[in-house]
Amino acid sequence: MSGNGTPERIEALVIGAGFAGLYLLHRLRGLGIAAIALEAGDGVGGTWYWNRYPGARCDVESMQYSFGFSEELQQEWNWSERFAGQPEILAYANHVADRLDLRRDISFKTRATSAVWDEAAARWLVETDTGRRISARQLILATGCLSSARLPDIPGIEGFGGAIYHTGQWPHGGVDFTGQRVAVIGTGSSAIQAIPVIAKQAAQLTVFQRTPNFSIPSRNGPMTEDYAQTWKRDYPARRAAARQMRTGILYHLNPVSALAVPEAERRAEYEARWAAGGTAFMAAFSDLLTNREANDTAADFVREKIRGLVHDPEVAEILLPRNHPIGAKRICVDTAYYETFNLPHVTLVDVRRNPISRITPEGVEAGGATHAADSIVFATGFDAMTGTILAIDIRGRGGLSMREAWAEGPRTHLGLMVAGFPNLFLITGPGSPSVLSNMIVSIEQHVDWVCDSLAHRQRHGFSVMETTPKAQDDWVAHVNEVAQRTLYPQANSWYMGANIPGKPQLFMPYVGGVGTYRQLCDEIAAGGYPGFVFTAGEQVRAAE
Ligand code: N01
Repeated sequence: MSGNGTPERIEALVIGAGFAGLYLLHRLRGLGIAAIALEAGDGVGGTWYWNRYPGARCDVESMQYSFGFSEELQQEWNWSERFAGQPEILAYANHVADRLDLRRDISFKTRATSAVWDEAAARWLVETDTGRRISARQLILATGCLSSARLPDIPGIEGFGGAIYHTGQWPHGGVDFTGQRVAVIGTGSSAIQAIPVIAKQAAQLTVFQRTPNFSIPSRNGPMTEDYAQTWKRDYPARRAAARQMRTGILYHLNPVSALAVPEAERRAEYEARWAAGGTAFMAAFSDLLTNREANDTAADFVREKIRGLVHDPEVAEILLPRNHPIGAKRICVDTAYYETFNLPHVTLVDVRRNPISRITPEGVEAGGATHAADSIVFATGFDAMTGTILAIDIRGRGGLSMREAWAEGPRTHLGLMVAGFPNLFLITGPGSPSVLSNMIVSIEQHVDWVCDSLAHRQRHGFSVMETTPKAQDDWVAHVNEVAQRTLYPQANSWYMGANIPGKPQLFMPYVGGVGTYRQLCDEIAAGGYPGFVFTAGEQVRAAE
């Protein structure tokens, strides 16, 4: 079963047991396709398994950040807050795994290290860090978009005398910062959630900011029975509507340009959205992500709010985001983030003016001064969208490696398949809406599409499916073209690969919108899968 002998044989191998891996196992089982999942962690939940930092919380409302494929599941689960925190979402993932009896098909603490396409057998041979060798007809990467946590290249990290943490790999038992001097490096979504919570415990908190971000208050609060019931009574229709939205989230997208209304009306709309809280702020007007002048009106409004929230004008000035359009970097959502900088034991260091030169045994050296710390929290992000896929040594037709194929940036057809890599599917891969959307909505759509394609092959006796270079080239061109029509490429974001030195820079997710993308995928399936090639051969069997 392992070692150098005959590999284990399975029809479908899933990598990852986050929400994508869980739903895949469920759907594959329903098709009678024998499948197992490998999971590096010792539990399910993916992102929500790893990101246990204080304050970790979803910025999509709980009633929408949950599976919609099962009426029983969505009726029986009760959320306690408007925006669920990490422990509750992890509990939900565990509930789903138990309810659907998925654990028996998951190998925990097992990381795929390589995957090689065997032309003769038309199968993937996958090896793991535990020495297992698995031969699978289908290989499905449900590896998540933000799974490769990244420490920056700051000299001296290994010599630090205190404790070091990364938000994306937080200790399971939690961390008690009571009485400590804590340094937080980074001010992205993770830091913006963690900073107010860490500030409540720490004796002293120093925040190192390189780029200020726009953050909108979440207005999180307890879930009311009324609100939950409004959703539960109407779930099928609401889920169906959300699936057609640009982001896969049901909210009111104002169809009017920000520039088409008088100043007072514009302000009233922003005030209402600010008061309501959450990312729906970016739906205040139709052109906030396509027209810089329109975008400036929203950015100015938020900058004015920051000035109002932060007492010290010099600190406020440092916190004002100015180098990118609002929303072009992932918009953040917070609970009392800006207010935290009014606390006497919280200090903000502007890393642009005072660059971090090194980590010393005592703390963080920036601009010639040492900021003493007992703990350093790196909230420095991820090698997003491609890092986890490329960490597996994947070799397709003719020995082509994925690293070579993506040397100039990820290339996919629909974010679902890569030319030269038959029977290998990506879930929410680069080139799909993925990180610009409600991930669970996109996961369900991808898994359904992949499973429908497998059912199609079962019916027609095709054992191999792959995309063509031409279809891939056309899709990559389309993804770039629609991105260029927006303001997204104007920010040095992880969407562009800009946070990783040397990573090719191109806009990775598809901005065309979840509804449009779904329609395209549906049309391709209904039209007999143009852009994909099927090879008739040994019939895909329900079980081997
Ligand atoms: O990571 P990030 P994240 N010296 O890459 C800074 C999702 N998410 O973990 O911008 C100093 O956004 C870096 O500075 P700069 C969400 O999609 C969602 O916070 O590169 N600073 C930046 O400030 C999100 O976008 C939720 O100049 C350094 C920070 O570290 C994604 O995950 C919650 C540095 C990294 O920010 C990633 O968020 C949390 C250095 N050498 C996360 N290197 C919700 O749903 C990096 N930085 C609410």
